[in-house]
Amino acid sequence: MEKKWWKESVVYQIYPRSFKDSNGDGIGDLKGITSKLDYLKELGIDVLWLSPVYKSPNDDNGYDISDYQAIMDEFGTMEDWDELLAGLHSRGMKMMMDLVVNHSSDEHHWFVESRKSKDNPYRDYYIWRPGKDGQEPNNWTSFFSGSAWQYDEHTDEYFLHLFSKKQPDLNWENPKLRQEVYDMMTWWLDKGIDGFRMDVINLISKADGLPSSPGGKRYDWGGDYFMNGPRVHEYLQEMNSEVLSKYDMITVGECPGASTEDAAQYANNEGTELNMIFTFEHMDIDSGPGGKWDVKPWKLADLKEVMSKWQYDLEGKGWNSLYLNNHDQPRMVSRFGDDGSYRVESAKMLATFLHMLKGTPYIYQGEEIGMTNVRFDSIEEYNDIEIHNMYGEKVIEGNEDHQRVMEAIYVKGRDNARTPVQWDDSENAGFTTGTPWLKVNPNYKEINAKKALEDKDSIFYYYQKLIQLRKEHDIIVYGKYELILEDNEQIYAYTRSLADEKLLVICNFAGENATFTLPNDLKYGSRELLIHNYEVDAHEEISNFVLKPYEARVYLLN
Ligand code: ISL
Ligand code: CA
Repeated sequence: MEKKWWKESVVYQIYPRSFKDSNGDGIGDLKGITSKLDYLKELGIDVLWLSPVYKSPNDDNGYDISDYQAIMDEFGTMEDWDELLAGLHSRGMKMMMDLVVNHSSDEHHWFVESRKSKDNPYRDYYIWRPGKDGQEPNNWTSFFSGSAWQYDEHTDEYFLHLFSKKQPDLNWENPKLRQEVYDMMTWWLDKGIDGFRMDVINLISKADGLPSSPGGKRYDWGGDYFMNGPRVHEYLQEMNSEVLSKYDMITVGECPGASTEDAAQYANNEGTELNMIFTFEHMDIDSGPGGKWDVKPWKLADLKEVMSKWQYDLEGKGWNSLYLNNHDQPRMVSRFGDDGSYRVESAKMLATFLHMLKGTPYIYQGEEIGMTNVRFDSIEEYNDIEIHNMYGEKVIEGNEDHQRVMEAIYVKGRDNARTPVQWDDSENAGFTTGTPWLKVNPNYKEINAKKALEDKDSIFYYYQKLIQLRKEHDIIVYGKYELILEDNEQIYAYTRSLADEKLLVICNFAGENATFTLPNDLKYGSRELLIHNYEVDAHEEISNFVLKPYEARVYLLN
């Protein structure tokens, strides 16, 4: 077990557009974040991950970057950014920037040059191909619906875009492009940042020949040809030796479609690639065969299976990241808990479940006050390009039922996570004095940070305690995971073991009472209740007891 600060840390993710607006234009900004650093310090987090703040035309809210070394006008200036970094560092917190280099914006000067002519020096910075029989070069569909190829009249060729057509994919096979990326990363690291979260980094290597998917649909999922592609480890090892290995930093790669075998390589203990990756497997347990929008109820058995697989398979080989929501996912309390009667209890239970697993926990803004999903009446009230493209394909061009698609958006839409952070019960939840770019969730009078800070039993203070416990007990960071009560349909329970200690984590995922029975082979001398979300009699016998709805307890056994 090798000790590392990034294993002991808790990361907090900010989606700057929705965090805090300082100047009344309705858009969150850097000064807004800086004004809330004491709040983050009080929560106790160690690292801040900033979703992209670079110059961008905002086709995908900053994940389409037109200048990697400049700040988005709406978010402020480089001086504002310097001030944010200094504010973090002076409070003992670190900063992780988002690195989006699978693609750039089509307004990046590399692409502006690249599309000019076939012999432009920047042509090979992107992936250009001639059409086939008057159609796209292959049948891949984009993550955001439709073809992954866009025709460009100017040179009579198509360029690849796995995301929106304003996000052309960079050509990692070109060593010049790779060097530009490494130089840019070095520039930020030398400005003093402490790490990178790498956007869809396992998509950077595409299969030779860019073969069509055999699925047979007009536009079909081609993931087998660009997820964990043939040269991805080579590129990451190069990046590691050129850049990452020269700094004491934290890295996490976003890796849709990565298996635990892939992860053991990306996040290997030798440190030749990244520190950890974001898996998506647990985010898929409520999707049917039709993909993300084919919503189905999730099962606790599936959650146990997926999470345990990642815990077991990376043991001794690599490091896990832990998350239940982010800016692309619905709110965890709406998805895995109960955002009605048991909102507070279930939010605390889910937090317990996640933070006691082995790995580095990530908190997404608003999670610490139990923010929930939102339901807007009309499609126009949504902003997200993924939602609009999908709606266009299914309802406007296709014949699917409007209301059915809206219901899927209510469950899975990314804007669930992007409504402004609810700071207090004043107009617009204290997020802005102007008109917010995306409507505030109407439940802000009930759910807001001010109220949480005034209530010692709030979700906020529960997170504060979870984070403190992590600092006090090595076992929470380094203990070995083991699932217990595997077949129980209500309770997810597991142990962590380190030297003579054991941690016993008991989480009731049901909205009703559940009976816990301690496995016979779990023997202990003394026990201490470290954290709990209901009143518990400290002397209560634990060999057999009843858990209340969404109850969670963590015992330290000796
Ligand atoms: O959001 C998703 C599920 O609907 C994913 O498909 C998501 O698009 C994918 O995980 C990649 O996400 C990242 O890259 C995208 C960006 O839109 C996301 O916000 C980002 O997290 C393109 O840069
Ligand atoms: Ca603003």
